[in-house]
Amino acid sequence: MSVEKSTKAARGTAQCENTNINLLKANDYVAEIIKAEMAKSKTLLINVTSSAGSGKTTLMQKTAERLKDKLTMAVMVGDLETERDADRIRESGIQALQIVTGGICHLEAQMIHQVLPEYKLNEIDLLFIENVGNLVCPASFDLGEDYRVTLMATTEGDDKPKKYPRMFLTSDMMLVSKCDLLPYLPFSVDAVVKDARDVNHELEVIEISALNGDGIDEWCDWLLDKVDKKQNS
Ligand SMILES: Nc1nc2c(ncn2[C@@H]2O[C@H](COP(=O)(O)OP(=O)(O)OP(=O)(O)O)[C@@H](O)[C@H]2O)c(=O)[nH]1
Ligand SMILES: [Mg+2]
Repeated sequence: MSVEKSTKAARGTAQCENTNINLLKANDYVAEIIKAEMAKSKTLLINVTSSAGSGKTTLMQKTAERLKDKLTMAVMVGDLETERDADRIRESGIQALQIVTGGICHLEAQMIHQVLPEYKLNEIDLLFIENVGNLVCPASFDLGEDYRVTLMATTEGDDKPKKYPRMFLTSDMMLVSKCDLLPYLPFSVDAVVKDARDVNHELEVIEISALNGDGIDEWCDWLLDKVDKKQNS
C-alpha cells in the first residue's frame, strides 16, 4: 500500500484490504468521544510518542517547570510496567496518572477514556498523553488528540523516519531531541528532517535539548499558541 496522508488507512488504520472495512472502528469511535469532551472543556490534548528512552518524560518535566505558572497542565503516562514516569512528573508539581498496560505496547482510546474522569478537565488547559515508547504500534491508534508530537532522539540514528514512516506520517510535530549530544554522534539533523518531510511534507520540526534547554522556549511558545487557539475556538 502506498503511503498517502489523505486516506485513513494510510494514516495507520488497520483495514481489510478487500472490503475497506476499518478494523479499528471501535477505537476511532471512542477517539471521537474524547475529542468531543476536550472540545467542551477546551482542553488541548497532545499525544507524545517516540522510541523508548528518547526523552518524553524528561520533556514533560521541563515543560511543566516552564509552563506551570502560565497554564494548568496534566499528564497521562502509558508504560508496560511501573509507575516511575508518573512519579517523576508529579515531582514537577502537576497531576500525573500512570496507565500500566501490562505488556500492551501502545495506548488505545478506550484506556484514555476510562481514565479521563480522574481529571477535572474544565480546570485543565493542556493534557499530555505520554504514549508507550515505540515507533510502531502507537502510530495506529487515534487517541482523540489535537496534535501528535514525536520525539526523534539524536541517539537513535537519523534513518528512523523512512524505517518507521507511519509514525512520522501521522505526526504534526517532530522534536529532534538530545541535540546537546550532536557533537559526539554520527547524526545529521538535515538528513532526518529531509527524510521525515519526504514522508510528511507538513511536519513541523523543532530541535531541542531538555538537558541544556535549547529549543524549549520555542516548544513552549508552540504549545501556548495551540492552547490559545483551542480556548478561542
Ligand atoms: N543528553 C541528554 N539526555 C537526555 C535528554 N532528555 C532526556 N535524556 C536522558 O535520556 C534518558 C531517557 O529519558 P526519558 O525522559 O526517561 O525518556 P522516555 O522517552 O520518557 O523513556 P520511556 O518512557 O522509557 O520510553 C534519561 O537518562 C534522560 O536523562 C536530553 O535532552 N539530552
Ligand atoms: Mg517516559
